[in-house]
Amino acid sequence: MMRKWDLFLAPYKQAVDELKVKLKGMRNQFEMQGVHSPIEFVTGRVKPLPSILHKANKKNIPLDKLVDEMQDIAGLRMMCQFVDDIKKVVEILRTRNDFEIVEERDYITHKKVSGYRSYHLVIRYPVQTIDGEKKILAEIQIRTLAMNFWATIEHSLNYKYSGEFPKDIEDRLQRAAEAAFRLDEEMSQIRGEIQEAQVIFSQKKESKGSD
Ligand code: 0O2
Repeated sequence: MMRKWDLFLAPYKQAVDELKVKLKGMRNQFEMQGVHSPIEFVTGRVKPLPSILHKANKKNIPLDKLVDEMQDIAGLRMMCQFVDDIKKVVEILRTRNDFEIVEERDYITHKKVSGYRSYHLVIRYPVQTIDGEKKILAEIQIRTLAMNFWATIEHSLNYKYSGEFPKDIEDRLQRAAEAAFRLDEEMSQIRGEIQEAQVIFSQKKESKGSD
């Protein structure tokens, strides 16, 4: 039984490993050009089997339809400093020809009722296997550091309370989502100043490194 799932998840694992390298590569390319990178860091994971089964059950997805109907078994996350960076990253991803974008969900312009904000791309990614090419779906979530902070905390609380938050926690999470939104706005306002400081800082680090 376990082996069946290992085999099923193998191409997803390969896709996450490959995409992590590819998306991190974008950040390196910006750094090499000595310009501000719109990508701060990249993470990736294969959804754990219990979460796959739980979601399939919740959303009534038959297990033999997982390949087509569960879009986030392979998940990548790209964190940005500024909200404007998200657009830039999405534009670059749209020009790539190693995957096809099948869906875009803009939870930034249209935040979820929970307060969740993030930009989601669902892609169809070809994995090369010894049995030929397998196309799998993967979800790339692009968000600012502030959006990520909120989502991470909310996600663990969600887990603790199984989605049924006590009223005071729910109110606090709403206020925290507002605060994260305002933080993003403030950071965007002083973006020029921050970036100048970061360029000077990285030049200093470089000249120290070459001593
Ligand atoms: P995990 O644990 O992150 O892997 P849904 O119907 O909302 O369950 P759907 O239709 O698959 O989800 O797509 P959607 O809305 O784009 O959400 C997919 C993923 O986005 C979620 O994966 C979360 O990672 C993230 N997400 C969406 N809404 C919220 C939210 O309100 N709070 C937080 N913290 N994250 C959210 P999963 O399946 O929840 O699982």
